[in-house]
Amino acid sequence: MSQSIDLRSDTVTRPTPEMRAAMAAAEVGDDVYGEDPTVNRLQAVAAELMGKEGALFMPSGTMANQVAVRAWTEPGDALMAARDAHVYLYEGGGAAALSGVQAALIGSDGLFRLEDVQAAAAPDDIHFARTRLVCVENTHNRSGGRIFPRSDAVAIGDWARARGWSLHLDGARVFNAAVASGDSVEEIASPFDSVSFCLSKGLGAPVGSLLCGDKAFIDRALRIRKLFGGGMRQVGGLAAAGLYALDHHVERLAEDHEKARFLAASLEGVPGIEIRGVPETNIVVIKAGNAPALSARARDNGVLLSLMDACTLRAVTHLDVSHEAVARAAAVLVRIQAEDGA
Ligand code: TLP
Repeated sequence: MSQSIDLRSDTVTRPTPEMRAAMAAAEVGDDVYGEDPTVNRLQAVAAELMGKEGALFMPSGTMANQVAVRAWTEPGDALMAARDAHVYLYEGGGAAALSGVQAALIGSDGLFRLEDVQAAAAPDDIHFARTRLVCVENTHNRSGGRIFPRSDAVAIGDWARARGWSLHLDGARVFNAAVASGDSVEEIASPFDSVSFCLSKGLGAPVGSLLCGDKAFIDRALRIRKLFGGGMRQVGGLAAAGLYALDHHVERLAEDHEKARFLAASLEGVPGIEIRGVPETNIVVIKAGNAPALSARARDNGVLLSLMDACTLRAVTHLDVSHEAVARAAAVLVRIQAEDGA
């Protein structure tokens, strides 16, 4: 397994020696008392980067999203999200289980526009769940790391807030969106009332996400994080990994995007495989009628992919796969597809 080229996710990276050194050197304290200086520094840096009043360190992106859902809603409310948004599809039914919230699913390929939100908005009538929250995912995982257009986020935010709804950004990969689009993360985050982002994906930290928003939101989120079991103690070592990642691993995301484009181009035109467009960031979605068999054969040949469904595979580029490794993975996929697939 250790020799495999692991393209299942950008979550699989291991901390670099320099990141480990930063972790080992971190000053720590009990963060439930608010006394971990490194966590406090990371939270201040995150808030500043996102242009929000505050930020909270979270064990995972899932918890960050679910704390946001709970903070913005009451049981019986509805949220709106893309049909295959992580917050709805990949979080264990958390919005229903933890917040008593149902979802109205809109758009396609992770994208939606103001018209989609307006069309799905329920009338103000006691029969309907009250919509309280719109969740946007940028970049969008399931569609192959697509960037959500900022102009759409601004239009949706203005319309939603005028109705008293809130707008949450699942920015697990918001730094990928920033590097690829040239917009700053602050610009991307500005239409949103709350933003979550992950240190443990393309940024290469072993764990951790931040949830950012205004002071009143962060005060509510702190109580909910405790309720959900996310109060951590001497966690400065992990925060130090995050600070290191923010200092050293942002600009290099462009290399991951380049590797994803290379992989997609190498697979383009291979019989039995379809690549949906040029990857905008670091995720390649591969459509193949024989996806389960192709994924098993790839694994046996030292290439690990995610099987998303019976006809969809995902390859994600990251810090721990070199350009050369991606080229080898592409050659393996082309060869086994020629042998088995077409
Ligand atoms: N995504 C993981 C899996 O859960 C699918 C992956 O390998 O891509 N938002 C988005 C957009 C995500 O892609 C993920 C993780 C999360 C939230 C949740 O983050 P974690 O895994 O830290 O809970």
